[in-house]
Amino acid sequence: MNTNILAPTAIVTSAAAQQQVKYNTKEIQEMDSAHYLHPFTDFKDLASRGARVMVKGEGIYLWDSEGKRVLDGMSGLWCVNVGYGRKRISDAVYAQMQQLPFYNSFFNTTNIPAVELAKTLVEIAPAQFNHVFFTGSGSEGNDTNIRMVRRYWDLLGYKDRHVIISRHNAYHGSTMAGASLGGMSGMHEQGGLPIPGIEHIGQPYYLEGGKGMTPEEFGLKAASWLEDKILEVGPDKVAAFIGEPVQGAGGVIIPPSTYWPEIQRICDKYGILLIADEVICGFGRLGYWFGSERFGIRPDLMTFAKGVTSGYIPLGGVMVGDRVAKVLIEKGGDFNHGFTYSGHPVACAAALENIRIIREEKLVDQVREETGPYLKQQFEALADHPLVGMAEACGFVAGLVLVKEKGATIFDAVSFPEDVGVGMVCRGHMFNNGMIMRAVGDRMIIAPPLVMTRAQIDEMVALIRFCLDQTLADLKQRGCL
Ligand code: PXG
Repeated sequence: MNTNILAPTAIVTSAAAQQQVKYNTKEIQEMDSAHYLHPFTDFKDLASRGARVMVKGEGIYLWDSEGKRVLDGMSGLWCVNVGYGRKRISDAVYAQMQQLPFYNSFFNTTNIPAVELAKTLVEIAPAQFNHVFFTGSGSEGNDTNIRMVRRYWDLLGYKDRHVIISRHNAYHGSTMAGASLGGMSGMHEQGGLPIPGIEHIGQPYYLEGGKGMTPEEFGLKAASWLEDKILEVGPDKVAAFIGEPVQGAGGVIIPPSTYWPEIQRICDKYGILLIADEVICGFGRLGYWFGSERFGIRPDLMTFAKGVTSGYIPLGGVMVGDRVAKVLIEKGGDFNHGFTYSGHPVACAAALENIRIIREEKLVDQVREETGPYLKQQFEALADHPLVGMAEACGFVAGLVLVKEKGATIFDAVSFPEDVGVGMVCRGHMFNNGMIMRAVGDRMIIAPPLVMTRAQIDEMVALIRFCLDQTLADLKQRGCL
């Protein structure tokens, strides 16, 4: 963990970090804990250890206020797809700010970057998408989905068709509606969630529920839970099903190949709208513009955020498929929903430049055909480490499971007792050795920037292995092994 040692101010020398020079690390940490309530954080605990202060990014690396370089295996928070330090994006943002820093899209007005971006998104999205609704974040995108699918069914005269089915351990955001759609019990416990009209089914996590089955058999079984729930709620009451193609925050849960086609079949059978939450999987993360394409599904709506601007400026939204758009437009009247920053010209200018970079550098093809398969090969080879029960990757997301003892199969492996907090122990070693890798329970996960090269994949995997060795030694020393 980070120390509270007073850092010599001179260590922070980078030109891009000039604004930090007036403070040393301890001063920033003190101001931070005095005034800044961080998201998803135990405030008291953070104040006692002091936050790590990030001051600069370049490519796949970050630098903290102690001058230490860190390999960012998480692309910020699943978003910096084109890597840090892209002057082209900052130039586009600067130019747009000078031209028109803001105007709204209400009251029959529009702006050029928003229109251009809508057109560009339609070009890169699957054929059924010809319209976009902009928001400021992924959470707002999912709030929009709820309002939009309910409005769709209302306009068609099905006023009872309001229930949305989601999954346990899904993440769909942190607004009241986003957190309700999500299946995180820790979030539901706070603030009286979920809101009414949202149901959850099990997740397609093979290791959790697939014992005695092949992954393909389990995929079909997990999809059948959707049909069970539809029949329980009543098919005439179900509006939509929502899912992330690969669950991200839930721990990189890659579904068996049979899962999504069966979900599609069930949605089609009951006429239920399919919403793909592409906030993480979109913009090349799985080697396709959208994760839905990787799994061969045809969603009616797709939530996006994060990678649309590579996180340089907040932006989110919903791609609206023809089935829904036609009804909203033709039967419409006012759709009473929207945000001050829907179609923000500066955010849209950032997205346009970001997408231009992804296209010019062919990052989607690169991940699908070149670096994605290489990452899979190298990352999955970590399964030979004594602490790793299994390791899997899909495009540029990957996860491994830490186990106390391996068995003949992963289902026979022995897990660490929960009080060891093995993921956090491992994360601590990653952190101290300049590698950002997330811990979700016993799963260690990565989602690196799409610009990562083969040589950098080698560097990252070697660093992960080194940190796993340190974790192993540490656990032995603590008597946990
Ligand atoms: N959907 C998905 C699939 C997400 O991953 C959101 C919606 C919400 O987006 P906004 O922009 O409102 O945050 C997300 C966000 C984590 C973590 O712990 C993941 C997210 C956010 C915060 C933490 O991995 N994803």
